[in-house]
Amino acid sequence: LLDGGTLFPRESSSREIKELNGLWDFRADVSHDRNLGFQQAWYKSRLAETGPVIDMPVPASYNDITQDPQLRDFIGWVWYEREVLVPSRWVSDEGTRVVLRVGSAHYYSVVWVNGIKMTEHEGGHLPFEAEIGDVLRKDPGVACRITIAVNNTLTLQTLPPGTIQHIDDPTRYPANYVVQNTNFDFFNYAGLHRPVLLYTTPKAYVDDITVLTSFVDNIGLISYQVSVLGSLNSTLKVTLSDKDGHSVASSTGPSGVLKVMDVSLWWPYLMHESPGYLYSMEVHMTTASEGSACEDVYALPVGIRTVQVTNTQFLINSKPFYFHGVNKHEDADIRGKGLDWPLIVKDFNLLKWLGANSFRTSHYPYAEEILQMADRHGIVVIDECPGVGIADIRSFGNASLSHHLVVMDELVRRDKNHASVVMWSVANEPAAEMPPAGFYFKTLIAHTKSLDVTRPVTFITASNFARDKGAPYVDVICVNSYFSWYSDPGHPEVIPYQLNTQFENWYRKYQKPIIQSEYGADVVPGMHTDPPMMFTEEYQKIVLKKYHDVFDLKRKEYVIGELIWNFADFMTAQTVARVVGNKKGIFSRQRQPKAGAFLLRERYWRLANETG
Ligand code: BDP
Repeated sequence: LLDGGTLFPRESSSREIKELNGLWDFRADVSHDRNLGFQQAWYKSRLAETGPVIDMPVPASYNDITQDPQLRDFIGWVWYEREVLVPSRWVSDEGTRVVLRVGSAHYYSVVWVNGIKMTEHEGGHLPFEAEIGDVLRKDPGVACRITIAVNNTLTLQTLPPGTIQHIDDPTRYPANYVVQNTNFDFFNYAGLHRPVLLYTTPKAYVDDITVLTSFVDNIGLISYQVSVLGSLNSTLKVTLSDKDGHSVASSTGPSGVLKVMDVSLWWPYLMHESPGYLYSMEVHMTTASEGSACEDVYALPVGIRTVQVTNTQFLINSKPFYFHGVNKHEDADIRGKGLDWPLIVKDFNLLKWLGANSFRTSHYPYAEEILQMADRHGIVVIDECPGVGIADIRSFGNASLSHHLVVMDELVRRDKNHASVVMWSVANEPAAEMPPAGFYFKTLIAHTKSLDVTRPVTFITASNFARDKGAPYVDVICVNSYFSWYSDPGHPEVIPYQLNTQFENWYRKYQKPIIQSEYGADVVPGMHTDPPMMFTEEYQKIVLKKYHDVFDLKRKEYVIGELIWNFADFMTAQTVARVVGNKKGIFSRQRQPKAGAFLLRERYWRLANETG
């Protein structure tokens, strides 16, 4: 079990935040074994004193920032450093905790403050923290020097998995190089991808909050649990306010139920005139220790809604919900996977332009800032962990499974309170027909359900329905298929028969609702032919149209959603099948619409009027 929570840092009367975004010093360890930084202990003095440094923006992937091809494809440790002046009241006051938080660092990180190791973390898409107050107090008045070493190497036991290959053939030139092989189709961007910040809490503090929501008639119910650390005798008061700031319910104690009369439920944005309704649940903790009172305040946005799955339907607030949405990536020019507010807001505007009511966080957890937007805008999210490309039988072993369970712990801990998140996806396109996949997914899904009893759990399959060993354990069957692309290329006329058969086979075997979790076709923007040929705007339109015809028949029965692959073009590794990245976007990487976007827009708005 994880120790402690990871509440999103929020300012309050008892908490302050200092963002460390901007320019950091940076050096890639280009030594042969990539280990010079550790041998020479680069964290002990300023990075600039141990060798040359360059400017590196945070948050951003480092890969596309310079003109250096070696840095773009770098494998191994890179070093980031930044000095920050901390307000003296944070340090002088023994009653203050100073926490360093890294939103995400891909993939493995080690963190030092003033040369002292604070923490390390495995996994590229989830936050981690360290309390650094004691170290700062050792040297008050001295700047706080934060050093973060990040290693992007993927192995059979990481998530996602990968293998390192040494190309070492003296008959070829250059004599040798190293490649990071992966079984996933996006560029392995690396670096400090999300904000790094310092925040304070009192010594006794609200460590975690968990809410479960439901309703009976017009009464909303929030059952909550609060954990406090740093004090054994705290008093808790919980107050719920509506959007106008009026208090509508309150309670005391570390757990309880808030009853909300005349509840405003959280609805997806096309199902209700005021979607994405969020209450604010303020937790007020006070503790009196040795005569001095201490208080901590944390306000959590809470949307009240329910989720259920039947044999044929996905219900939100007891009403059938049809997913008409997209798969995305965190990906853009220059910044790679770095969090970027203009891009986030643009993407939400495009989702609404399109009439999309949902997205899947393919193929890893997205920034919390994105989920908060989804909460507020009433966009439904399938939250996927980084279990993408589990294709080698060795990645089904015990070490991999144990790590996958920990990643689900971290993911559920981070995202459990988001109303927008309606389902967990534990993997994308694993080799689910391999013998160990049955035990692997049974264990993984049961574990996820034990962490969260309210949300359905799935994984996304591209295996044959008859041989998939994980499907018995999912609540919703999510299938990817690329008829007329990877199979029968150039023949969209196969789609009606093949797609129909796909749906019927899965439903007959499992009697579970089905989402078409991926389908699509590459388009090099602006390329046209008639008759339509692969990679043209016309071909993408035909493929989409033929898929849609079948969806329209089956959504009246048990097909509960369709998610296009992909929202936008995105970067991949260099291979013969990719023209500067994957081009299955309905928007270009710069977020300009292709012909397919207009077709989808017409469809999604029609579906919105018919199904919400
Ligand atoms: C699917 C994968 C996705 C790929 C897509 C494609 O889930 O990550 O990008 O195929 O090949 O199999 O375009």
